[in-house]
Amino acid sequence: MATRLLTPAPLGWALICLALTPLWSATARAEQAGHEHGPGTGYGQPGSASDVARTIEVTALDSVRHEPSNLTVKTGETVAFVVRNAGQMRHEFMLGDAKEQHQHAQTMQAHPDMVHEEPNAVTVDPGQSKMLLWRFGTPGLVEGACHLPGHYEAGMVTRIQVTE
Ligand SMILES: [Cu+2]
Repeated sequence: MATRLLTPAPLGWALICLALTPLWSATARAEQAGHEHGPGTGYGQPGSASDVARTIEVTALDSVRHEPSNLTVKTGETVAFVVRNAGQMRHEFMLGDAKEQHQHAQTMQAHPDMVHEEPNAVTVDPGQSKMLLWRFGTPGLVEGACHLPGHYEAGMVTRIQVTE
């Protein structure tokens, strides 16, 4: 019985492998392309304290707003963001382009209690202040967003225009 089941397997696996090879390559290429836009490229990379050109205070409010709501920075500029939570509930400030925000929104939907302490994201409890150093990359729109349930959708985002 076992022998009968196993006999056709090598041919079967060979066919499956042949069929899957192009699919696998496409997936690998897509993942590589994705990494080019992850933290560290594209919209910027973690900054160093010695390069800080400007310190910007961002205030997180329970009215689900980040203040200021709009900023302009230059390509290559390193900014120190001091994110202060002036509210009574937890907020976060996560820097990313549209694609990164979308991915993070999905992660937070699955794990709403997730706490971040990453080069591009901080979770800030009420009364706390946290700093992020970021060196902005290519021109375009970067968002500093809070993805606690419903906050980003309600407009809790600082829109950061990166100019040449
Ligand atoms: Cu929030």
